[in-house]
Amino acid sequence: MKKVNLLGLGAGLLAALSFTPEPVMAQESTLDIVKSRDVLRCQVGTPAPGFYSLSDDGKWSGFDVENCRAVAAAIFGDPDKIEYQSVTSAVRFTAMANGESDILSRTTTWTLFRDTQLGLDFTTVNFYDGQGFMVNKDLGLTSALELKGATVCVLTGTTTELNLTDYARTNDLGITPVVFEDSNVRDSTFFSGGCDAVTNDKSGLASIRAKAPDQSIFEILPETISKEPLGPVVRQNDSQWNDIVMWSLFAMINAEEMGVSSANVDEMKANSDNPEIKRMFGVEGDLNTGLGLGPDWAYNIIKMVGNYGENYDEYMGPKTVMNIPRKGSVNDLWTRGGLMYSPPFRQDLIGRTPGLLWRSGVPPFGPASFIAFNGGTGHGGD
Ligand SMILES: N[C@@H](CCC(=O)N[C@@H](CS)C(=O)NCC(=O)O)C(=O)O
Repeated sequence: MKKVNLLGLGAGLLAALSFTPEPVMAQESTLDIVKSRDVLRCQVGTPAPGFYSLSDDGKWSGFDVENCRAVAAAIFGDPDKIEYQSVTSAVRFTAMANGESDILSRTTTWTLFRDTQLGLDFTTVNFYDGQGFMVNKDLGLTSALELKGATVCVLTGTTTELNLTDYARTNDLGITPVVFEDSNVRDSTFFSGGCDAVTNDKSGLASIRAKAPDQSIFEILPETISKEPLGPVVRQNDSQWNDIVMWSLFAMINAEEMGVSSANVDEMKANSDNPEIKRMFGVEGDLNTGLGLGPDWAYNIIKMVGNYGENYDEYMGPKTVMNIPRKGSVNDLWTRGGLMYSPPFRQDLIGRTPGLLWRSGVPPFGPASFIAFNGGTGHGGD
């Protein structure tokens, strides 16, 4: 018989008893804070065309701004109940983690480090991207591998910095990074020839180019040197708030997949026979209660903000200054070969399916027994 080491057991027990667990601090729910404040605090970056632009009369708009507007529409039925905070990349995570912002929505790459060591949670992806380089056409370059000995403008506090260093080292390019904290200074330095190249997410490069006095003189080189999945971020350990931000984005993606847009959502809500549409827009079921929102939360998003494709076309697509085609790209819907995919807006029927309930027995080893069950009791008739 195996001897139990009582001494070891006793020591273990003692260690367990003498361990004083850290008090678990109850974190205040962000939804409650936002509701009682009656305004959502949305963190964006220094104005960047496509993602977060600021008009002369002080209005924010853009692809990432739409994530915040969707959340405000879901909570308040008003996409304008937002206080915008424009913060540099270098301090964005501190402003988020210390509670100043409720949501960070600003070309931010989801990485393991950021998701696990900064007190933050990434919700999901609203744009799949990768890092590249932009140069003046006069240099006559056709590849980033020709950037030997070049000076490259780069923003600090970004994934861009380390990717640049890694790429330069791996390919023995001897690049000198010229590092900026303010993206406006980075851009004007590059435009005036202060660096041979600028590096950023490729969508970021399109955004920088859109600010140039003469856009036609710059070109983006073909190499994509990293993966940059961009998406909204929340504070860690607030699962309900994470769900609200994540599912607000999923609502826009799912609506596009189902052919529902801001233009037809009223008609679809009123007349569609599609059960998923009925549930998503609160005509049937109670998909809203787990989120702590009203039944019109998803309807308000689509009516007031639009579906994913509408927002892409308005801020990123070929008709915009960004001019990033979507068809067949990673940012297209999964049904068209892309990666944009929402989990289903579905409800389980636990104990609610009318029919026969299989109670016990696995034929042919035991007698199967069914009871007639007409559903609705919620516990399967036992
Ligand atoms: N995705 C990267 C880079 C983000 C980035 O540099 N974004 C560009 C977009 S144009 C920028 O200039 N941002 C300025 C800002 O957000 O203040 C990251 O999360 O670190």
